[in-house]
Amino acid sequence: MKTNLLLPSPKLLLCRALFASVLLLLRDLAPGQELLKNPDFESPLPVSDPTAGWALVYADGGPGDFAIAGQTTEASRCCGGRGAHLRPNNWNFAHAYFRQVVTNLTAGARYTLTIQKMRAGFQNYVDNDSLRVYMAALSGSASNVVAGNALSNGPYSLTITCAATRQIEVRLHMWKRSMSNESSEDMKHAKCSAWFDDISLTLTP
Ligand SMILES: [Ca+2]
Repeated sequence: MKTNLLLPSPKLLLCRALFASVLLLLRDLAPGQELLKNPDFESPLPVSDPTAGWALVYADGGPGDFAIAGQTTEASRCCGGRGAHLRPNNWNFAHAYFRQVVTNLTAGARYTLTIQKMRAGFQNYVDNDSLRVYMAALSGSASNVVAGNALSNGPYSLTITCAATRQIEVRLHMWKRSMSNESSEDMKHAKCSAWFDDISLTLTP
């Protein structure tokens, strides 16, 4: 029987295709794979589509109530670069957050969210609850939250189980609450920054 040794058989081609598919599947399920877009905040933000990067939501107040709502060098964790930064421009209530929605996850699987820098501007306001800086993960009806302070960058972590929606939403909040006795010499609101940098969402090993 004559055999052409130079051409792979259809069976061999099928095996190769299957092997490549398995490799791709393993890559998608790999515990270490980063699932967030722009996790180091070095690409421009905010963006309009929360599945494409970090979008911005004003929960209390609007653009006119914020001196900073975007990317700054001040928010960077270290060594140059950028981070995400929220800071109000007045003494009144102000609440905004960055959000990103990660899709096509595995329902029922557990995911770990870790941020290397989540820092508030002034510890006294964290202590008296005038300033809340926190990170949340939401999936279906489940949520988990961890709060930061002005004493340490972190890191901070939380875990969440992915719902049947196969989506996890990540939110990074600055919520300035009641504040009194401000003066031009002591603009308390200016100390109410929230800084975020180097975040990661991965499948929990
Ligand atoms: Ca950065």
